[in-house]
Amino acid sequence: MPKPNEKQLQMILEDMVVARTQAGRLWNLQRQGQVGTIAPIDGHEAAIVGAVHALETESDWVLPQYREPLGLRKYGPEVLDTFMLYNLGHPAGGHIPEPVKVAPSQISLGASIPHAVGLAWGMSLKDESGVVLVFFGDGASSEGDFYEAGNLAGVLKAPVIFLCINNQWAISTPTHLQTAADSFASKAEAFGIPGLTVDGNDPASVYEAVSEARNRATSGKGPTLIEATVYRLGAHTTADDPTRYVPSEDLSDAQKKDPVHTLIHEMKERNLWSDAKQSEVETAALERIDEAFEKAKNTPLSANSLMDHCFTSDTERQSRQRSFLMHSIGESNE
Ligand SMILES: Cc1ncc(C[n+]2csc(CCOP(=O)(O)OP(=O)(O)O)c2C)c(N)n1
Ligand SMILES: [Mg+2]
Repeated sequence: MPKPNEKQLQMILEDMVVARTQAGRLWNLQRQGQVGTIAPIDGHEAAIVGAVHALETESDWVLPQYREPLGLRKYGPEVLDTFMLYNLGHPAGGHIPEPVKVAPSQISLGASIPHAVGLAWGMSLKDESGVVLVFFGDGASSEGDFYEAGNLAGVLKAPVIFLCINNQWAISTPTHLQTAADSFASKAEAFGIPGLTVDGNDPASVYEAVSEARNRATSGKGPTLIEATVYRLGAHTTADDPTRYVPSEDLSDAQKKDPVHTLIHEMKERNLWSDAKQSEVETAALERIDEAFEKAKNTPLSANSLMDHCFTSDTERQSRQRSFLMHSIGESNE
């Protein structure tokens, strides 16, 4: 399998450190009442960033669940900017402008898995060269959408990569109550596609697995299901108290395998990272998240945009609702 080279590993680590740093800032901003609910990325960085670095941003689509946006820096600044708008409640905030091939965050578990298959199938019908990678959690894999989409993708040989991030929890539900299967990857067997489990704390392993899956997909061999095993190091969201259900010994074991700390250590040993580089990256990451936050905060919230991204043009009923809404809040329809 293709391995990331030293330069790529440096870029991967940089994106992982940026994601961890920005997640910390967002957590604090939420606690100050300045931003809405946040789902921390801590523990998922290697799985997300390793996967995304195996993709081609110009041709390949990413469909995130909700924990991924801070790890998608490779796709450009628009991802973070729209994520901040979305977090602050802008109706169109999740809509990332073309040509960035990142779909809006998906809160409805599993719902983006059929979208990914439809998108991938459409791309192959149009002879487009890319692939679609869809992120979802161990919890989302229990949705009917996963089984329906996986089955259809197998039959169609759609160029899609199913990336299940198994972080051992779906809020407070542990994996042994989520499935009786040996692994989440084993579910691929029913779809007639390859399924593999990789160490999601090691970005190189995830990179290799996604590269291989991408090669399969682009050569017409169809989908792959990858399970990346990680441990959720933070709370489910800012609305959760994990100390009520996460065993502290499990958490401290997982902290010893923290993907960001592990890679920093390895890269320093190889003289590919330094404390100076670390603080330079952290400072830039904080400036960038503050800039995105300020930009979103200063964007006027418009109720008029509530329906802008539902259909190409309003249905008759939507037009009536739009006029009513505009009239009631005194906002112009222009
Ligand atoms: C269809 C649906 N059912 C229930 C929920 C409520 N819910 C939000 S997050 C979550 C847990 C998801 O776990 P997982 O897919 O493993 O992702 P993780 O949060 O662990 O990254 C649940 C049950 C939802 N958002 N959508
Ligand atoms: Mg989970």
